[in-house]
Amino acid sequence: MAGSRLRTALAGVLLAVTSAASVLVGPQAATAATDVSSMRDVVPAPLMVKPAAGTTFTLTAGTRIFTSPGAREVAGYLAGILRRSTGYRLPVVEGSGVGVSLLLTGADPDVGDQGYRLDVTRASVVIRAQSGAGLFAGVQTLRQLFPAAIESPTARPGPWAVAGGQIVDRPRLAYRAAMLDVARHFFTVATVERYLDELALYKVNYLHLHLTDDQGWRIAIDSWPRLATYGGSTQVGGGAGGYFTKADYRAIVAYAEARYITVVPEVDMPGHVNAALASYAELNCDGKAPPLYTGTGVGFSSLCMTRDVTYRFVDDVIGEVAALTPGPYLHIGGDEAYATKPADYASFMNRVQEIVAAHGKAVLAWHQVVTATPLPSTVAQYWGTTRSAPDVAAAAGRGTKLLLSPANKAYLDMKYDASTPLGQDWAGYVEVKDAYDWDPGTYLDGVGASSVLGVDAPLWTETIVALRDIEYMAFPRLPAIAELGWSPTSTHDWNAFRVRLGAQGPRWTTQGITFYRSPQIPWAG
Ligand code: NGO
Repeated sequence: MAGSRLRTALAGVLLAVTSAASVLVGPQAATAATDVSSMRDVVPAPLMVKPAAGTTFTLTAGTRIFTSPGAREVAGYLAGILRRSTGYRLPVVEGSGVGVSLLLTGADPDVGDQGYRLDVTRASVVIRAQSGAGLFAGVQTLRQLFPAAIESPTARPGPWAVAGGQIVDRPRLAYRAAMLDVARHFFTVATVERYLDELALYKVNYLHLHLTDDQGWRIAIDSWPRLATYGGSTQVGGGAGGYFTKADYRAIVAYAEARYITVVPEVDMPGHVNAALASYAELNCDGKAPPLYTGTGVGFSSLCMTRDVTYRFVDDVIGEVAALTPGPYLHIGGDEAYATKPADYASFMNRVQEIVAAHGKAVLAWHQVVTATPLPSTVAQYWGTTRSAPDVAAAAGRGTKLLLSPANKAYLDMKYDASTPLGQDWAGYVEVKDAYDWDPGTYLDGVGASSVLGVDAPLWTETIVALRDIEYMAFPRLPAIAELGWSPTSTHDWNAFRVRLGAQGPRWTTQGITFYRSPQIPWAG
């Protein structure tokens, strides 16, 4: 204990004179300096942080994790992470005692249904919330209060000190998403699960899966089996592609659910449908199936508006996808339908919204849906590059809720700068500062914050082929967008954010996450 107090005191001195101090007192103490994380470094920034200077809790081989009824799962998740790097047993026990406690009792009502309160004293760590989601968010914060080595997949020596103090936290926006395009290039269940683990770190609570596009259909549909077996048999560049069986998809949904992340499936229509048209000739107005497509063009395909079979197809697909979806939303795309006449587009989108509603889901769609008649429950996802979008603002004025994904801010497939080896640049370069320095609540002219349900950071994969590519484009911009969704505007400050973000670097390195070392960020470690 005395040792840890001494280390904490030393840490303060060392942080002030880092390089000189490490020369003077040697590697042991230099390690200690980085071994106590600051409560002020948490990403996304919490609502309220009160560090207790000089106080640390130390996790030891004898620490136990206490839970109240209903909190066992989250406690098990935390124990799983801490056991890997500490090698400690960390038994999870229902009840109370001195150690780490995750409790669904006694939470401040202020934390709402996704927030938590975290108290770290010398003797204990206590997280209280009103829901599993809140406890889970608190657990993500707690991870960041440990040294970066806590994220190691294999046992490390410690010591395992947690910065002391109190955090009271809850999200600004209810919906904080990332989108992964598995259609342009297909990604395995394991890759999607790894991305889910990474999203959880930053309190992202929705994964939007772009499941269908011109280049591939990635979800098995029993009533139209060729969609996946043929329509999923290639991808951009002509590789083998692939698709999720229903069991695969359920596994992803369950993995997400265990991390309090809701999967939102997207079936894009009436455009972006070449893979479907290629799989079934009867979906084409001329009755002829086009070849599979492996290029990167957009806007050339459309479902046939005048055939009854089109609506049977839509109803079957939406019915099966809805049945796989425990979450409230089903995304129907609706972007870049340049091969569909505008009047046809509006009546099609209206009809499909009714079909989604009949299957018990609310519609999410790209913002072009506002040119049809959005149902009251329909959410429009803005992906433009200007702050002026009069038709979107007018829809918001009539009550349509919005998700913000401006392509020049939130698109993770945009290059960081001219030298980025992956990605596109049609919306411009998006450096970390561009991704961070905007406010979803005031971004669109004439749209009030109350119309904004949340944010989504889309990663389109025309140029993305592997997990390391996903990570390189998402890190560090994903945490920037996640912070815009979670943190109160009062904490918004680029200069503070870049320092907090820099402190995440060693955590990513420890977890084996590939990331872009943006020159805008003072990377720690
Ligand atoms: C656009 C287009 C996608 C592309 C993406 C690439 C939307 C909503 N539709 O965004 O098909 O993949 O740009 O950045």
